[in-house]
Amino acid sequence: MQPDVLVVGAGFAGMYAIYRFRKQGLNVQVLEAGSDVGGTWYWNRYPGARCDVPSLEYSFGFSEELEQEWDWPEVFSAQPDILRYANHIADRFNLREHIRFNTRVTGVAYDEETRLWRLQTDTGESFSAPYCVMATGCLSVPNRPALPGAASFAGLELHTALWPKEDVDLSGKRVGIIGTGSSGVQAIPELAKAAEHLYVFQRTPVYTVPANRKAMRDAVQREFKDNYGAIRDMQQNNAGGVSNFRPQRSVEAARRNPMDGPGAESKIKALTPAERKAVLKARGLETLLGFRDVYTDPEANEIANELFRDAVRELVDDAETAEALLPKDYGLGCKRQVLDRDYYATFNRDNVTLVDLRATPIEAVTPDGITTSAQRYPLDVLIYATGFDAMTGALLKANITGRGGQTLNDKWRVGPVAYLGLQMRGFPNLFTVTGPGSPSVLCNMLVAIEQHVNWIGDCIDYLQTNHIDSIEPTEQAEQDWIAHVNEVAEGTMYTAPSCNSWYLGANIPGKPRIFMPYVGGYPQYKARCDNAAREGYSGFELKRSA
Ligand code: N01
Repeated sequence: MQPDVLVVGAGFAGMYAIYRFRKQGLNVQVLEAGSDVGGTWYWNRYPGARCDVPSLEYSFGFSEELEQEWDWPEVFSAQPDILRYANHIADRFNLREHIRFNTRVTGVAYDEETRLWRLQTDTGESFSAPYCVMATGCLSVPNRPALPGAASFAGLELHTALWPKEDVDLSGKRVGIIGTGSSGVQAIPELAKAAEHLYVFQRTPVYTVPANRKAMRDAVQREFKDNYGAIRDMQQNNAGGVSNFRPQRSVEAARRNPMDGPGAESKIKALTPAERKAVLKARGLETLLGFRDVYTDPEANEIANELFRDAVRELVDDAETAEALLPKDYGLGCKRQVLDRDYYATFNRDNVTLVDLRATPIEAVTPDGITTSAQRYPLDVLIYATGFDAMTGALLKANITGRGGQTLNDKWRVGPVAYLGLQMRGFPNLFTVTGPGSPSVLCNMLVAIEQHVNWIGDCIDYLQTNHIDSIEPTEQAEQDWIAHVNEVAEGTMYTAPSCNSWYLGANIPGKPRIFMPYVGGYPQYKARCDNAAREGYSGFELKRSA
């Protein structure tokens, strides 16, 4: 039977889409390249992988039973526990029967005559449906830089985002890792424990602060569960989709809010140099992230950057290594904040060497290692922790062709053009979940996913009820939305001229430099989406066939 909706991807977005669309009576077919559910958490199995949002918040709110029955072992969960959660959801809600695994979508084309989306797969099959939802994730296309000689490496080559399911034995091995973003920073301390020697090939030093590494206490979990209704409401009213709920019952007053830092209203410039040092000493490096002016005032930003550098100089024994680990040409708040467990201490180990690629660039990958301008590093294992073609990568890779034969790659040649990160003009009835121009990666992803899938589900319901055949944004609505997305990002550290982040596409050679996520806040964004729907889908063109 022809499905009503084709969904690409069985990560959390695709999984919730099955639950939501099925509930409203739609026949859903999901196509997934992996052999099981979980998306990001299925692919990123590298040692040390974990989430940077507390698990009681980074969890679905659509089912009270699910909220109450699931227990998290840690405050910030590791990848295996999040994948277990995904599997539990798939089992509990019988999602797998709607998913075709090991099936990669290779083409997505609109047939104007039948008004159907036709999807081709690498298994040689073809699927059609009136609606298509791209639930392909924001960080799902691994970036592998084109290093000279890369293909010649004869040892074991790995990418953090394509880590094997089987254990990788690194004992007695000389391991090299390229990249010191979130993935590299999480993996490096673990790899150092497993390898005979670890060489860290670093091009850009990172600002990283210690992660919360607490085990979950039963009383805290109980208190969250007792308050989940209010917590979900609080998430809806927070810019980043997190409630920041603080347990009262289960935490003694004296120990309450240890991570709260200086409070959102404080300014680092309002403190004297001695006060700044005292606050940092008492509360730790992560305190710097709590000062509001650090994100908007370049002078305040540099004060915080310098305090950060001083702290790293104290943490790393070897002065030359410490100096190479200091970010000096961009500020805190430009990139996604990285959290670590013992990152700087790892460079005090005898079996870890930092290779500063700015001083001595990679000249070539050879069959037996890496050669820099200074020396040869023989390696048994080479790990790429080199990130992703973020936000647009998976959509462009899917070969999407819309009305009149227009391809998405053509439409987005100078940057992603979309309305609310939900739809693109010229691609009727095609929806994106957490697409560019939506809060997406700046928001708790599970909150963002539920909001988008609910909106899409309601939209399809509206179209069916009103016998409308197609929906797509107007050109004006797209242009106005992009102007607004750019306007709210201006003047933040995210778009500072010194900032080169994947938010801006700056990590991919040739990618247009555009700030892709919506920084105006989740509640403001959701209100825009809800208003459009309430006004009969204002900003969209709705068509009935003759
Ligand atoms: O990727 P990145 P990531 N030669 O792009 C380096 C999420 N995430 O996978 O900056 C040498 O941040 C590159 O150097 P440079 C999270 O949202 C979350 O680490 O381009 N080096 C950089 O050091 C995160 O932000 C979690 O100079 C090269 C690194 O590779 C996002 O995923 C955990 C190079 C890439 O860093 C991406 O993080 C993991 C080259 N040719 C990921 N090319 C958590 O929840 C690239 N690099 C905690």
